[in-house]
Amino acid sequence: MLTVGEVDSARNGFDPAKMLTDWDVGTTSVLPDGGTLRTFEVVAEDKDIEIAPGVMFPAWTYNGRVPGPALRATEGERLRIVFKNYGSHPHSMHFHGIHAARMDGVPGAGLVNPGEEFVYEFDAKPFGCHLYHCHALPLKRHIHKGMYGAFVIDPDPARHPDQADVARSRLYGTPENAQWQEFVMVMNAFDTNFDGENEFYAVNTVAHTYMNSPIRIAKTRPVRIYLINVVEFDPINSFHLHANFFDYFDQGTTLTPTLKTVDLITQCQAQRGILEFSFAEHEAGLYMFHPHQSEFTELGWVGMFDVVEDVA
Ligand SMILES: [Cu+2]
Repeated sequence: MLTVGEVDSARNGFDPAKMLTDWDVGTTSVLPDGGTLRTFEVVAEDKDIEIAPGVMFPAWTYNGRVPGPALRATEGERLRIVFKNYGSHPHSMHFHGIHAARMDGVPGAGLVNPGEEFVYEFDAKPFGCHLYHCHALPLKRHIHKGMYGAFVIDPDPARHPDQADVARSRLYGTPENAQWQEFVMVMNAFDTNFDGENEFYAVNTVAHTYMNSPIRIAKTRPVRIYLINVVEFDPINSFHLHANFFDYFDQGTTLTPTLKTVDLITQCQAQRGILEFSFAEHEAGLYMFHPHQSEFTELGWVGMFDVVEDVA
């Protein structure tokens, strides 16, 4: 049922096990008005990546990885994204967020030719679990080549006095946030023979990676997943958790769940959301997660949580 062998993460330059938690928070400085300016640097480059043992894919990447860096900021900050295109085609960064038309990353507004650069600038809003992707044409091709990534805006507790505790638990770097085991999962797929259908499916690019290396979680601490679907060619993807139920925050833009106590959610392309669950009442063991499109599961998109009594 599984791929045999191992993908060379060192050659790829990215490791799905580490991608679950390696947020890119950029660098910060103080603006004249006292606000925070958060700056990210992103480059586009062509790169052959290994998506399953021995299977190479000629990707177009952000910062040499697929998915691109998981950008994370706080509501209300000024964001500046310095984007340089070292690739062979025109590319852009189109952010799902609120911004001016000239910052939209579509042709005529931040589309960058090879060898050139553009600086996107806008305020971080609304808080939630979002994404960015290339918006060059043909769009389907640019996205499925690997040009997408997570874009998470944490709520500012001061702006949500009625739910400040919940907001603080979402705010990266706080002690309340550190109680959670947070993972970013980008559901993606690859059309390796360019026939308009996918041959491999995954979370974070490498087929079966979290079956071969289950995600260890401590049963005593809650789990929060930032889940994003960027699969091309198939209209619907899903996430099903075995032996447990979760709360779901569609697009992450609310502090109360939009779905309570479900064990499956569906996402069309670019849909995303936050899952929260706990294994505190469970036995330790291996708990599976996968989409309920069986074909996707068999072609690589399935993983395991290794629930343990405690994580050293
Ligand atoms: Cu592109």
